This record gives sequence, structure tokens and C-alpha cells, in this order.
Amino acid sequence: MMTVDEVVVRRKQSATSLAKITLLTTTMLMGVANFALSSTPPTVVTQAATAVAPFGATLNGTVNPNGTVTTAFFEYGLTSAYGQPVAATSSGSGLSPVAVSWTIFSGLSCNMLYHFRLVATNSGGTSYGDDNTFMTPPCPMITSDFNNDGHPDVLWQNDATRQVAIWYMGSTNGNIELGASFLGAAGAAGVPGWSVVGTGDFDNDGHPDVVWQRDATRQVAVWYMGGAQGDVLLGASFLGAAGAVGAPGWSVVSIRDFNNDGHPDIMWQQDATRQVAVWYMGGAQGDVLLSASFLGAAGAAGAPGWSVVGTGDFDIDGHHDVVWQQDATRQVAVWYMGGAQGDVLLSASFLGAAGAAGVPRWRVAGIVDLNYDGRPDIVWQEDATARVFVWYMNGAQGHDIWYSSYLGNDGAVGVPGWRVIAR
Ligand SMILES: [Ca+2]
Ligand SMILES: [Ca+2]
Ligand SMILES: [Ca+2]
Ligand SMILES: [Ca+2]
Repeated sequence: MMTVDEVVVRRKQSATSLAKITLLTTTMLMGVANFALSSTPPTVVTQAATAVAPFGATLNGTVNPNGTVTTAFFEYGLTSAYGQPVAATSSGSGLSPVAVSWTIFSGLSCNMLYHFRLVATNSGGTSYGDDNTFMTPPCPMITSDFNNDGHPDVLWQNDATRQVAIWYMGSTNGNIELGASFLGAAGAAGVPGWSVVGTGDFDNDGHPDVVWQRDATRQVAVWYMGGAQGDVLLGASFLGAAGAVGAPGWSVVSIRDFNNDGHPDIMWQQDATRQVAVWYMGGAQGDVLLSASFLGAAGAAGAPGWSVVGTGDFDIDGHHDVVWQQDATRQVAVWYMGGAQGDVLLSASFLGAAGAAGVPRWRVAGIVDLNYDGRPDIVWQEDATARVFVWYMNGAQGHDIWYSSYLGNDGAVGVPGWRVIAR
């Protein structure tokens, strides 16, 4: 039990404490008021760009809001005058640096030096990070640019006569037919019993060459093309001794440099088991079979009911990814590939919501970056009408449908009896 005196003393102590607390709180409020009146501008650091690709990059930096609500944005361009701001984001109002980044998925030019910096603003003022630069990698070769004008072109083959024609494409979206030509005199006459299966520069002379497969024997041969329009047949060769013999039961489904050694390789799919394998090619004429590999464990096992319809580097990691279409539902999915030989399956995704649902009565006729923004696009052809439609893809994984269009006026009408080969 406390005595009466003790209780009185304690009450006096409490009153004194309360007065101290009140004084302290008032001082703090005054401090906050003073602080608000003279807030410190943000501290901004521009950091190195990452994921630099031929047509995109991720810009990075940090912002310290220094206690006041702060917004930040990047600006970039071909000089330190910048000119291209990208959307402002909030960096909060804390007292420590916050990481800020912005990914440019497409729209940059390949093989160019870019300047960029981070800018941040709060009520105390605007701060500018130091100038930083990055160099976009060399422009990727377009394996189907026959007239070398920077726009991928598209081949057509007649189902009956097996004539082959080139559509020279152009415009911003690369979907306008600017001209056409037969693929040499032999292409004009047609090559009965043989199907065009893809293009690639096998002899490294800067002109796309055309790969054919014979329907019955499954022999595979390359036509070396040249001339200003890329439509002059210069020579031909079987693709390796095995190509001369043929690979019965197997179809060529894509021509790409899967192991990044500068030589186009051949992707095959088994008609029944749907196994997928790659022939790695080499030699001065690109027609020497060096080695072969299944496309990962899943490729070795096969994916029954699914057809490989083309390849392209959708996530821009330097490895060509594989696009599949379900024969019945017409769903489309992509396998993201990796590894030194490009034959390791890393992950998979449907191509947009429409790809997951399927596009009945349309087949994928090829994968080509028609608008040349670094993201492979999907070329479709309708079974009955032979109309041709393009999905322009975008997004971090390249599997989002950005916009779409018919392939020129003729493509909108359709070219019955002709099969488009956009790969
Ligand atoms: Ca072209
Ligand atoms: Ca060539
Ligand atoms: Ca290769
Ligand atoms: Ca890839």
C-alpha cells in the first residue's frame, strides 16, 4: 500500500512527464512543418541498362525520395538531348534509395548507341541522374529478305504445279505486297513432287537460299539464290549425304541457326510420333551435316497431335523458340529453348488468350518478324479461302498479341490453290 504522500508525489511526476511529452510533440510537429517547407529534392542515380537487345533494353536507376512524395521517369534518345520520355512512376516518400526500371520491348534501332538518364521530381525540385549509354547489338539477319531492302519477304507455292513465287513486302508493318517474282525459271515452271519448306543463307553470301523437300522420298535440297531481287537460281545441293538419301517419315519444319554458329540448321518432325530433332549444318556451302540432336527430352518423346509450325526468338534471349499448333483445336503454344545447342526446353506458354483457345480452320504458315521490331510475328492462312492474316506479337515473353492485320489486299481476299511459306 502506498501512503497518501507517495500518491501525491507520483501524480506530480506524471503531470511533469505529460508536460514533457506535450513539449516534445509540439517540437516534433514544428520540425515536420519546417521540413515540409524546405523538402529536399530526390537523389537520383542512373544505372547501367540490362537486357539490351537489337530493338529493346531495360533502363535502370535508383531514386531516394528524401522523405517527400516523388515521381520518376526515364528519358532516352540517340544523343544526350534524349527526346523520348517514358512514363512516370512513383518512388514513394521514403528516406532510402528505391530501384526504378523500365523495359523498352521494341522500337529501338539495332546497332546504335543510345543515351538515357533517370529524372525524378518532388516538391523540393527535380533531379537528373547522370547520362548513361548502351549499344544495341548488330541487326539480326532477316532470313527471307530476298531483295535486301530490310523487309522480310514471303514465298508462295502452288499446290498443284509446285511453282514458287516471292512476294516482296514493305510498309511499316511489313504486310504490304510491293512486287512479286517467280523463284527463277525453275520456280516459274514448278517442281512437281517437291515442297518448299523454308529459307536460310546456307552459303553466307547475303542472299536467302530456299530449302525443298521431296514429298515421297523426303530428300532435302537447297537452292542457292542470288541477283538483286534474290530470285536467280545459282546452284543447288542436297543437304548432306543423309539429305540426298532422304529421311522417310520425317518432315522439315524449320530452318534456323539453332546453335548460333552462323550456319542455318534443319529442324525435323516425325509425322507419326511427333518427335522433333535438329540437324546442325556446316561447311562453306552449309550443306554438311555435322551432328544431330533431339529437341530436349520432350522432343525425343514427341508431342502427339501437335505440329511444329515454325521458330523465332520470342523472349529475345538469343535462342530460337519453337511454335506448336494442335492439329484439331488449332491452339498455338511456344516452347522457350536454351542451351548451347538451343535444344534445351526451358518453359512453355500459349500464344495469347486466342492461342490458348485455338483458331479453328486456320493454320500457322510461318513465324517471321514482319514489322522488324525484334519480336517474331505469326502468319496464319485459312484452310478454305487461303486468306493470310498476321498477329504482331509483343510483351516480355513475346507471346502477347499486340495487333493484327491481313497480309495486303490479296492476302485479305485469299489466293486459293497457293500455300504461303513465311519462314
Ligand atoms: Ca525484302
Ligand atoms: Ca545464300
Ligand atoms: Ca547452326
Ligand atoms: Ca528465345
